[in-house]
Amino acid sequence: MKIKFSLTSKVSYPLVFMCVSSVSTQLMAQTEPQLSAEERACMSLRFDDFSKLERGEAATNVIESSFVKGYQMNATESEWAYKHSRLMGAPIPRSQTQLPDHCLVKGYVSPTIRFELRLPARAVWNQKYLLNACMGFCGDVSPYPPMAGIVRHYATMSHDGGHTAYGFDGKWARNNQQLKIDFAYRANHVVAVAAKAIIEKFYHTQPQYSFITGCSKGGHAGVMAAKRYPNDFDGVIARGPTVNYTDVNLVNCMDNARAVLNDRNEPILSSQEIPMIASAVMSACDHKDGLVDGVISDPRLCDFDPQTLACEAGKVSNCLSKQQVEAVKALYAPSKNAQDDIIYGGLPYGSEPEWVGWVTPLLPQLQPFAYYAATEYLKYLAYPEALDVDYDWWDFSYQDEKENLKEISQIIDADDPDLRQFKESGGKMIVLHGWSDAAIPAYATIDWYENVETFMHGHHQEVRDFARLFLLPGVVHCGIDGPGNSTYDAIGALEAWLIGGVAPDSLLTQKENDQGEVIKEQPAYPYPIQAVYKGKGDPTKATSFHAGFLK
Ligand SMILES: [Ca+2]
Repeated sequence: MKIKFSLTSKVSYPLVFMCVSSVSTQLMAQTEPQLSAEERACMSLRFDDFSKLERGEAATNVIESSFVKGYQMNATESEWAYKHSRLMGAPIPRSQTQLPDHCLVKGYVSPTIRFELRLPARAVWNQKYLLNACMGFCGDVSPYPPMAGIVRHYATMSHDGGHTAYGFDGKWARNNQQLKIDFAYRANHVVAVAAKAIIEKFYHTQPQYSFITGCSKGGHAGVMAAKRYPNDFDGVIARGPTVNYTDVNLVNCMDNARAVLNDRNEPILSSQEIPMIASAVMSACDHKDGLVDGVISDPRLCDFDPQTLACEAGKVSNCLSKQQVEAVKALYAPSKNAQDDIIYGGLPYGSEPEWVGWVTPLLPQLQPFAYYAATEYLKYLAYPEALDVDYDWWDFSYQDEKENLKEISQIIDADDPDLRQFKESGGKMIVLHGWSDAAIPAYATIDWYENVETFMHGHHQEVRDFARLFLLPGVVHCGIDGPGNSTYDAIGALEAWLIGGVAPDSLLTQKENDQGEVIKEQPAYPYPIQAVYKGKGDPTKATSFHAGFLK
């Protein structure tokens, strides 16, 4: 790794206390005469006053700004930048290690929303701002999305959602309404306000276009922004969005966790059984899309019965016990309310490889992720005051508590179908959901999209004019490891739509090997249209598919 900072972040305290940019810039010019005007502008950002943004509501402080030249990412950085670029829908080459020269800005928005913003050098900036919204329960400022974003010359930002945490840890939210609001929607707005002010200071101009992207809670963020702050972003990319966030945690994750744990919280299913289940499902359903390729293109066409894996008398290995059969059936089954209405779709067929981690423990000392998402949300986010420490999550009844969850739902759920203001402001939205997502089944996103259509007077075209949903066969939750094609240039498609007026009637998706070589291509079409294999031709080529409907 080669790092060359023309300026370090160190500066003497007396200089900090002066806090007058013109004075400090003059001082810097005197002490660092070799610096370019651009480098000085970058360094002086930390002396600029951003405390009055939105009349103080978005009070911001830059605590570090340094101009970075000739930066080579190390192996870890380039690997994660590569992966994040795919989650962001703004892919960069696998071989990419060089970052363009840029201004690295770190700071926070009041009270505690930490951010990192990377501003490509003026000569290469594409005049656009890209915000990567944090995923999961947020909690750290990831440098990798900004690294990926500046490779494509976007001024790119990431942030921690307003708190410090790791994984599905909700303790930060305990009895703290402000942090919940920041996490729910405010952070993405105020960091965008801060970014635009910093961008204007650095480049002497506002970005021509602003985008928000992210996966899971980061996908929720774009949909939420379109609803609450329809003028913040011109374009939204939302992958695997957790639009109905309370239901995601307290229905979907909770029912899945309850399916695989007994009442002593011991696992009924282990990760060892998953390959057998995955393989049986694939054998039963792979061919139903007309192509035996290890991808179930539409799980709705699959009708696998877990009973076929039940142990025969005297057999205990390579089969499922009675209890395990019931657990697997429960995972596939939708969650219903007392009136027998579906409130959350079950796990899709083809999602089994991702069950490892989500519904079976990754390590023996861990519970499934679904357990943490459900119980941490229940304990620390669901109610204004945290539940008693001895509360048993098995006592929780969503049906009984629905009324009491209204307050948090109004804060955090992003499933309001009224996106008229975003549409009227000229905004465009690309939503993507992997069919092999074992964390958030795509069914919930389909329901939300159809609700938006219904709200828009049932006019499919009304919604297609500004928001399109792409369902991606074989693509997992927020990863690129599934059998499906997880490389697609959503931001390119979004710009063609926004700037060029060319709507994304199809989106090219690709699968890459570990060397970053494309091994498979397929078009994706806006929901409800599907890619159908023509029945002949190389199935790894996009030209072998046409737009249609799988039956
Ligand atoms: Ca197939």
